[in-house]
Amino acid sequence: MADDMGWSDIGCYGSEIKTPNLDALAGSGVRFTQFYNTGRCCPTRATLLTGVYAHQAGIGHMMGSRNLPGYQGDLGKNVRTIAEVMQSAGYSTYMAGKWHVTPHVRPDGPKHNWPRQRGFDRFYGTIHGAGSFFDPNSLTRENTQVSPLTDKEYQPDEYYYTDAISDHAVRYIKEHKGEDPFFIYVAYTAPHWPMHAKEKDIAKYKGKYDAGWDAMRKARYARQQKMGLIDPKWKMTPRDGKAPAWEDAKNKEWEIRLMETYGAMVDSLDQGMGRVVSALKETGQYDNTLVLFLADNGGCAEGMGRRNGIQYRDKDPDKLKPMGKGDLQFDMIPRRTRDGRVVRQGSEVMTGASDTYHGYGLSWANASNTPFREYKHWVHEGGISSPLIAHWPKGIDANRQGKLENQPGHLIDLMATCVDLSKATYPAKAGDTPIVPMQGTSLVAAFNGKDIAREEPIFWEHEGNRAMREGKWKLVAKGANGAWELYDIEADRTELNNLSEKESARMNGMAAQWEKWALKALAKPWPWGAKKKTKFSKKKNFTLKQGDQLPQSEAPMVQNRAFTVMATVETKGHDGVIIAQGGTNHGWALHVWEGKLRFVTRHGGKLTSLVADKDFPKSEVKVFAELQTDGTVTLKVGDKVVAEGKTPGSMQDMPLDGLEVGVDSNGAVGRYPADKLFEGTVRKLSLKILK
Ligand SMILES: [Ca+2]
Repeated sequence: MADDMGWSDIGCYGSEIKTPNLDALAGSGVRFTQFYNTGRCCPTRATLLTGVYAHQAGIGHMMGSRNLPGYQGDLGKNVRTIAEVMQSAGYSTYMAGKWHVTPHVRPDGPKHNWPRQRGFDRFYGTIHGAGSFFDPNSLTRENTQVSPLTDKEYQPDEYYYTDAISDHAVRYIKEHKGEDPFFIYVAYTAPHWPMHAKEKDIAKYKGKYDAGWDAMRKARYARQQKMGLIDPKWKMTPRDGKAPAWEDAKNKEWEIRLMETYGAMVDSLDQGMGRVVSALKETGQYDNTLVLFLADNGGCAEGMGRRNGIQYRDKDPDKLKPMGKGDLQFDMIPRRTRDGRVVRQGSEVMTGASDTYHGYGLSWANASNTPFREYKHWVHEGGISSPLIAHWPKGIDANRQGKLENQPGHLIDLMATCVDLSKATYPAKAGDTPIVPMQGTSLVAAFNGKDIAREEPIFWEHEGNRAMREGKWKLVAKGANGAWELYDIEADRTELNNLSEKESARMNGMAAQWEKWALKALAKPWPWGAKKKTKFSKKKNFTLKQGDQLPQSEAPMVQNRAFTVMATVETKGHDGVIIAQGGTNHGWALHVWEGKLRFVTRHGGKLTSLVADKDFPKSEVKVFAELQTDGTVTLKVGDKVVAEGKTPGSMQDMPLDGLEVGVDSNGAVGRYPADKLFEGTVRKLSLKILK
């Protein structure tokens, strides 16, 4: 699986990017022309892994918990992964690459939803969703997090994550012993941002994009028609209104370099697939292995690192200490490279190397998704259409090889396909917990051109974007409040002729079906649209006194921020809360308990507490607390550090509960009684947001 790759980005789907290995698989396999993902990373991975809609697996959105059944942000106990199911049928199970179905990415956190605990015999990859290709975030071997510089099991000449994933896939295939069959999940992070590639791969694309995105769209559209991938009567969507015509584009050289790097990233992925296929050939398993290739969502229009000028993550980058060789990387955007160069973003930084961090932007993404409209996040065809190459010499008839298959398919079908082929039993229960039934249909019949037995429409929901596909009809809407649109996909796959008025009865019927599904599949109740978007305070400095209460909208915006608290406190021998923000899910509190100063945090419900090593003085003293973005907490009484330690990080979400001084009345962050007023005094409390 590729990450954030548009429908037209590989050769056999119309690209100019060189993908000879994928094209060869397509040439002796079958290409699905209407295969769909969910439109976004986490839900796609949750669906692929479990065979149920992402909401049913608890991952309707990303990794934050929204306190709603379909939006837990962590893989549920009531679903089984494809690896767990394949294991039960005697398969060895391996995984290389990106996981991204649990918020717990750190070595000291819970690991029950890491690959090794969810059915994989071997794992090398990243738990988190994105990071540098030269120094990946949350890099993990089996259950242990590693630094690419000191990982004894893997020391290539030049570390590059795409290669590392390919190398481990090859290693697992070659080291697989015995007669048992195996299942391997290879989840590349290419070509997701940042645009990071090896210079020798970028060089292959030098000059290839000088004509710009309009020419690229036109050429891809022509190739797609020629290869029969699209019906010539489907009109090309107009260029996205947010993308300038290429002739009006600013900073052309910079834009070209972004796309050259993107091309190199896909190229490198293809080279890796070539090595994986060679490993299958070398071990005599090529003919009887089903290989599936797909993408997790459409091309990505996010503007990562694209602001004007040069940006650093720190105001004073020269003072940053370089990371140690063995230190674990948890920054999605590293501050420095391992050899000490400061990482830079912005429109004045040419992309590609490890000290840069950019997305390729909306205009190129528009071309990646040729001929469709919209992007990753949306459920119009540009967001959810994926290549699907199915290659299996022994299982796909010779006369089908190189052919196109037009029946729609969806990620939910991959579990059903694997269960069909492996003869595994999909479990009804795990212990006493009922397991959500598979939602998909085996695609095996479609490999040989026969009808698959789909009984239900296919549904989508992501961030309030909604869709449903039944036969040739597609119902689709943008956002929780967007109006339904209706398209005849047979006549108009590019969604240009909205039939919602002409076919209003059909539209209403489908919309009612979608609502029913949304409730059944836990897409609803949803966190979108109902509430107005809360605006948070932009204030950086707060001067507060005992008894102050700030609602969430006026409280310090602590999400992803470092901050300090300074206060003059006299306990008069009493325990109590000095200051608290948040509750049992997200929050932090500075308090005195059992006579000791403490700092506690909640990260998605996980409680971390830091306790002073000395009793709190009886007399009036100054206290100081600091939470840094990497989770380091420092507590001082007077001038003395009384505690220093780690929490999982800065606040992942803005705490729902507001801020209070001298009490924590609404859902306590720590294990102290809520609503107990502090009987000591808190004077002169100041809170500063640092960065
Ligand atoms: Ca993605």
